[in-house]
Amino acid sequence: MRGHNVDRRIERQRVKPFPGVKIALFGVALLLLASIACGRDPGMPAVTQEFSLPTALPSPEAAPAPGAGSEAVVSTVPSTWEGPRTWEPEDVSTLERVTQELVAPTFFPEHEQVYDGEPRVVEVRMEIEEKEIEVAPGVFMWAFTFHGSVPGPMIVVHEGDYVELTLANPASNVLLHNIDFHASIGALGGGALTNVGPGQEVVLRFRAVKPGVFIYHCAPGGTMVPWHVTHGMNGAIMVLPRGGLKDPAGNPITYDRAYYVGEQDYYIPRYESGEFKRYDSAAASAVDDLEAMKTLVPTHIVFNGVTGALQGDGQLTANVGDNVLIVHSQANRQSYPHLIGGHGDYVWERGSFSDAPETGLETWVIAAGSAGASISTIRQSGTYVYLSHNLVEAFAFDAKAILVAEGEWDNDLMEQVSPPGPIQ
Ligand SMILES: [Cu+2]
Repeated sequence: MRGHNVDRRIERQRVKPFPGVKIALFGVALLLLASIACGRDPGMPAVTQEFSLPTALPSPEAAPAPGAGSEAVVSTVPSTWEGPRTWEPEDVSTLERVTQELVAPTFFPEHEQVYDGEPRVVEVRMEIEEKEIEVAPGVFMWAFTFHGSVPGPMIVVHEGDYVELTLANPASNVLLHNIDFHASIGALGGGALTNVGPGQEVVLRFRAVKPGVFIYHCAPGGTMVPWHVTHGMNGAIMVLPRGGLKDPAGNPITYDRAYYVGEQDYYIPRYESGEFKRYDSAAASAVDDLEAMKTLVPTHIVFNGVTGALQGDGQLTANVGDNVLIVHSQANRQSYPHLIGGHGDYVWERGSFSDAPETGLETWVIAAGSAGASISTIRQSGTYVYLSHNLVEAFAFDAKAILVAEGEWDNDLMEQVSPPGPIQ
């Protein structure tokens, strides 16, 4: 374990070791009990995800007596901000290397929710692909994609790890691209070191020193920046804190499923008739696009690349009792995530895991050029809508996803006392 802040935190725990241990066990035991109560095996991975839940859970007997937890909670909350964590430079050549296989959103790559070992070098290979997509029925656009998807794939590392990205721009593309990681420090987020023309690849290594969720995007300079971003060239990275996510009292929080929702605004040129234009190549729309972008009025606002991507076959699923993590990014505009029929039980609105999450939110805000994270505990079965609560953008455009939860209906939470009928 490195870093002055953490050392001080450890020092404090040494002075009063027992409450810290107790509360950690208490929190984990609560999660375990909640899982058992919902009939779910807490050791089982999520159905649609490859990541693993922590397996070394303590027995329920490890939980302290009722009432003991609240005292322990108070004692573990840091009373003062100690500044951002710093890291000693590592000899990267000696560190463990792991390869992360990227998967298309809404899914996350395989990862550990809790990791507190030595920093690792996480190798990621990303291929840029310029390809025509059908944004909405009959509406086509040349998307500039990281690894073939809009948004680009989610990357997951742990605080203090090194991300070693190979960014390849195959000769089949026609444009120059790069990548700016908001999670990184220096060289325009890496943008200045990653310019690759068709037929080139580059390797960038940066250290993920800020825990949180962050966007990455292409940024080749001038108006090329919004042009590439509004053609889909953005994605997100999650930098998990050492030891995993924590609630405001410092208790561990784990998730059963994780989804990545990337919201995208498009500005597709039209003919005077109103019909959308279609182009022969990735570069051909540039002049018209600039005019369309400068209106600041999107023609399309969608989740995960195209209209309806997270509905029907692409809808999100969960079971009653699940903790569902949703990372929501918007590289160019604001957004207002809301789960119709539920809440953001824990919300890192601004995306920083250095901050305690807000709790029990109805709606939160994703600033332009950022990502945020929420965990919703699914307490009721049925259909939810996860959307941007600018309702025009959600329904007149398509900034929405469907989440379907399987399980028992809870009449205590809600019941239709009498069905619709004639007024008595
Ligand atoms: Cu680009």
